[in-house]
Amino acid sequence: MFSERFINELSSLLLLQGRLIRLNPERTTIFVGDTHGDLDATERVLARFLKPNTAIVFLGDAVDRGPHSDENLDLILETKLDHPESVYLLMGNHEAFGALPFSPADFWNRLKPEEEKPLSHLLLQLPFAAWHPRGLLGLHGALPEVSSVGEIERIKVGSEEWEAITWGDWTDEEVPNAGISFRPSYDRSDFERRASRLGIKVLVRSHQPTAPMYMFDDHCLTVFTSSAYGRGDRSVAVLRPDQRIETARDLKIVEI
Ligand SMILES: [Mn+2]
Repeated sequence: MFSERFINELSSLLLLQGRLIRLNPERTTIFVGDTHGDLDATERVLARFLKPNTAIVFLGDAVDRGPHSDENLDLILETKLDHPESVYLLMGNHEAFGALPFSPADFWNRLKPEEEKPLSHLLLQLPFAAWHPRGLLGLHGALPEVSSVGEIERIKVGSEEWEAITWGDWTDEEVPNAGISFRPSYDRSDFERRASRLGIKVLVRSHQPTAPMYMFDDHCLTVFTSSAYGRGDRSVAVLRPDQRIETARDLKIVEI
């Protein structure tokens, strides 16, 4: 898939940028949900939003499920290397197969061991979250129990807080069985306590196809950008530089 040189270059960039991406509020930010091998979705997003004044945050789960995982991951990572400040891929549970294997994992299961090892090592260096100074955090699953946004930098792969970020579901009394039984799940009081500690008004995430788009009085937004779940909608969330943020309703949902 990737040359050794490509992996080394991207690895250095990821190390430099760290586990917590601090987004530039002067740019328009686009949050892209799970793409899961939906190459067409990624191509549409890049064709429409890859511009010097825009940052595109892929919320993880680029591989598995859909038919074009290899090409989809290639495209995202190559574009990342060419445009380091315009494209970010956060870690989803499907990028973290090397730390916590699961099944089915069609993309990972197809790889030869000599391909899997360097790729898995690379993807375990992906950032966990993207923070926007207007009070918004983007990550794959659920909020970690930490006392500040900066603490996300120091979360270790494999820890409980890492598992919340990459695997966590949200449940709510209005949405019974919103989570999937074997995955860690957190409720409204967890959300409110964690969001308040982090000082954020809005969480933008993906990961949980059974979750309603808006939860917790519109402070939690779940977006999906893949046709792999059999949902007709593929959308992204757009935050413009001049937009005031109180709830997730202040982000614009755009179908791609
Ligand atoms: Mn996921």
